[in-house]
Amino acid sequence: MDSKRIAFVSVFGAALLSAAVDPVLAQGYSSTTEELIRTLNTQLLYAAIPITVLVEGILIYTVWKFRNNDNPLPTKENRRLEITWTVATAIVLLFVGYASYGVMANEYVTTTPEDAQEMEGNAVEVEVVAEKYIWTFNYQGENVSTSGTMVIPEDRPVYLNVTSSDWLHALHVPELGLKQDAIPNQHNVIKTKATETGTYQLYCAEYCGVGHSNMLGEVQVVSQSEYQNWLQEQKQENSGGSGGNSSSGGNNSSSGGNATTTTASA
Ligand SMILES: [Cu+2]
Repeated sequence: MDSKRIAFVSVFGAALLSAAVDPVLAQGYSSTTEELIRTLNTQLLYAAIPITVLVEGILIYTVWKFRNNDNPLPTKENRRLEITWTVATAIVLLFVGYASYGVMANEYVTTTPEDAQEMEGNAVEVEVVAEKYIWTFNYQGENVSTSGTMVIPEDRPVYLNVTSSDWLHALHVPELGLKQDAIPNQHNVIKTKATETGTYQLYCAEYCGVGHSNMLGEVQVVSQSEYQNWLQEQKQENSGGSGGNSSSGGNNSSSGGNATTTTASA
């Protein structure tokens, strides 16, 4: 029995060690949120693989060893074995709980309204409004709204205030690790920081009607200077388009909730 105990302890020890080592996988996560989630996923995988191999190994060994045994007898009492598997299971569960809690409680994964209130000075805040079957992005404090494409700067905290004007939808940008329900009369916040410039596909992840599968969008992550230029362009377009001459006043009559064009809205 001692050899089995040694096998248990060594396999679980190896699992914990490999999980503790920072996984050197594909570098270059697209956002802090994605990095947190993928790292946790890898750690859990490193813990799960040895356990799977151990369990399947014992199963196959048992089948093979007792293949000619017509009268198998179960092990009735074995205190050392019981203690070993209880302790080993407890260690695995503690590890999974600790590792998961660290990620789930991170503000880049689960953003609370309090996190959003203590927003950093350089943070970008975008209200994301879902509506059958289009996404509208209102840049808070900038008088800029776009639909279909959201442009955000890299390496700056971004708060997405997700809501809906009609119905249940869900914002989903898999490559950035972002997912949040869009619910009428409710703002659900996600905080993230994009770390790699590029274009990322945005999906609606809550079935919302016949147009659901076409309810797509794009997230463009650009450098901070490109972002500033883009914002300026949008503001100029707005002031030019609406005939107003103040780019920041926003006192023109705004067509509330116009979702299909780029508009200035107050
Ligand atoms: Cu939808």
